[in-house]
Amino acid sequence: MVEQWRLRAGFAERLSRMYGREVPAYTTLVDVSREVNEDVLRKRGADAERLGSIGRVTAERHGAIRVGTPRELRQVGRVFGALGMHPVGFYDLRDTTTGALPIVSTAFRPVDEDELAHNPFRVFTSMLTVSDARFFDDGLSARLDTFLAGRELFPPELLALADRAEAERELSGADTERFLELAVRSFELSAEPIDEDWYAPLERVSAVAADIGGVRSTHINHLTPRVLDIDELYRRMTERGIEMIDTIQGPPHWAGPDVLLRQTSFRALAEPRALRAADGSVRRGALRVRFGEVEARGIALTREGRVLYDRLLGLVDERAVSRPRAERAAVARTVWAEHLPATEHDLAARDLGFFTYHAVPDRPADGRRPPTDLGGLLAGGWLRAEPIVYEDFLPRSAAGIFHSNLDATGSGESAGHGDRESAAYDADRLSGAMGRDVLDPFALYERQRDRSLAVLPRALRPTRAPRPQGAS
Ligand code: OOG
Ligand code: NI
Repeated sequence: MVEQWRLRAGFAERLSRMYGREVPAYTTLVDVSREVNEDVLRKRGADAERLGSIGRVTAERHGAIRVGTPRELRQVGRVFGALGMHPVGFYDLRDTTTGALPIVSTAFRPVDEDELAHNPFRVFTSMLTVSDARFFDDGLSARLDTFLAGRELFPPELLALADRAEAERELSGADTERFLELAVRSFELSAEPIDEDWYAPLERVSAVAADIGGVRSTHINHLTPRVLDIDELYRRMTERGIEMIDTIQGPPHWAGPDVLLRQTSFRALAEPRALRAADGSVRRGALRVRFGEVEARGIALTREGRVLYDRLLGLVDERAVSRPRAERAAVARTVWAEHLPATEHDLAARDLGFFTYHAVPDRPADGRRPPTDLGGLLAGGWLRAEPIVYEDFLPRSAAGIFHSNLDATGSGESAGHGDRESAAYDADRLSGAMGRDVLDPFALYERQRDRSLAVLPRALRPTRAPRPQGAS
């Protein structure tokens, strides 16, 4: 029998093989990432593995898919449920501050520490908000509903195998083979001709709407390896003549601890696609829908740390607005140096980052009583803090990745016809639509931290920060 984490690892590996075959620049990205990681490991030794073993980091990928309806999202939930992946986090990309895209998203990923350590494969999953009148007028919305109701993204055999794998948390060898084959096939780019008459008007509203609702299948639109030095990777990819987008999204490169997530990508490549005109004739065209991205992960921030991060992004925007684009990174570095603790120790003591805490076996034994605050326990060598890696995504960076990879941004809005609301969506509503709870990422990190605090000897449990769960 094949256990769930092996199913997940097998799926990630086969998907990666398929993607590498179809999008050769992805293979280059994976090769360069591996080289960079080996160099960093040589240079920094054990320190390079502070945020994950080299085994985990080398195999680590995230992908992204986009679907059209709650029904499709429920099916996606079943396929990923089979792989031990749960929806975590709610991202509303319709927000104008993040880019006004007609989608809401979540990320499917493992949540338990040992599952993450085995294989942390995750998939950023977006759903089109067909009923949002800010994007689609009544006529288009109704036509989208009809079109999406008539397509089938996943064959019933795949879903039946998925349900079994989820319930039993394993599959037989033969079923595994079939499940993986059908699952990977469901995320391949379809060769079926695209109806131009249907695709083009959707594209005028939003390129992402066309990518989701203009065709009869879904596809993985990028697959992302993890790298230990993203600035170095960016330089090496550029040297190899691969045109990267002009920025690294997320926190700047700076002297302090790595936090959250930094990402960059190469632009979607024009791939040949068959296009069908209204008169039925088929011609060869090209579409840009698949791209490559790379990520570097840092320490997860607490709610308070995250509020600070979002505020710093705003500050960087404000200060950078009057400067040339090339200076943005330098502005960001200055803002970070002014506001973010320069050490892991201070990040922990100020309760801005998530860590697990461990009693130091040979802690000071001069008979003094340990202090009661976290800062003191850390400074006095009683406790050691291990960073918790950020396992999620960032809405503004995600929007940046979307935008840099859409052919046209579209009008972004319909005339606002009809009486439909702007389709209020939040984590609860998405949970209801999907029939699965969208988990709160902060609660997951808190749980991990609190478990480590709970097993400390009573005298070493800090009484102040970090606040125990629910106290804030
Ligand atoms: C998803 C873009 C978001 C990320 O890494 O932030 C994403 C998409 O283009 O469908 O993958
Ligand atoms: Ni991505």
